[in-house]
Amino acid sequence: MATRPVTAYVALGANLGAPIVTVRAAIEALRGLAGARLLSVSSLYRTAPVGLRDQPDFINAVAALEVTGSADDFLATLFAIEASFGRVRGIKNAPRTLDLDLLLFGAELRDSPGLTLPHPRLIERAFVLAPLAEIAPTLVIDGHGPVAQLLADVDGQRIERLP
Ligand code: PH2
Ligand code: MG
Ligand code: MG
Repeated sequence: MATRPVTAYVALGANLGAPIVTVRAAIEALRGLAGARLLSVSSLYRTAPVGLRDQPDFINAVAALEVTGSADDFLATLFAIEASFGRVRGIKNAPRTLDLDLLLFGAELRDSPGLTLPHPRLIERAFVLAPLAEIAPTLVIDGHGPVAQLLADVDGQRIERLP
């Protein structure tokens, strides 16, 4: 059965190897996906690590895609891209060659073991909110409000937009 396309938002993050090159290449991988159409991409940001602090700065960005199919299938596609960039899953919040997090999948709300939508930590992370606000400032996060407002409410996280 054909499903209606939805807009999905994906957070990209990398802090091992050559993270700027990796994030740019990952954006191209998203652009090349069958069954999805890349709608917009934020600038790249250099960001201080959140959580485990003693690791290199991250490069972060956010992309919006029009996706046909299920959130689970799209998540599996994102995991396959991570793996193709040499991602090895270690401890939580450890340094990574490439992290692709599904932030939102249309208006879908869910809390299942492998996937929570909207992404549960999105509202507290400047490294997600700043790039997201660049491409979708008026987007409302269910129960929390518009992205630009949420960004204004977080502070104390070092982030720098790259030229
Ligand atoms: N990702 C994490 C944990 N901490 N910090 C920054 N600045 N950027 C990230 O992408 C990031 C993080 C877990 O995925
Ligand atoms: Mg992550
Ligand atoms: Mg992840």
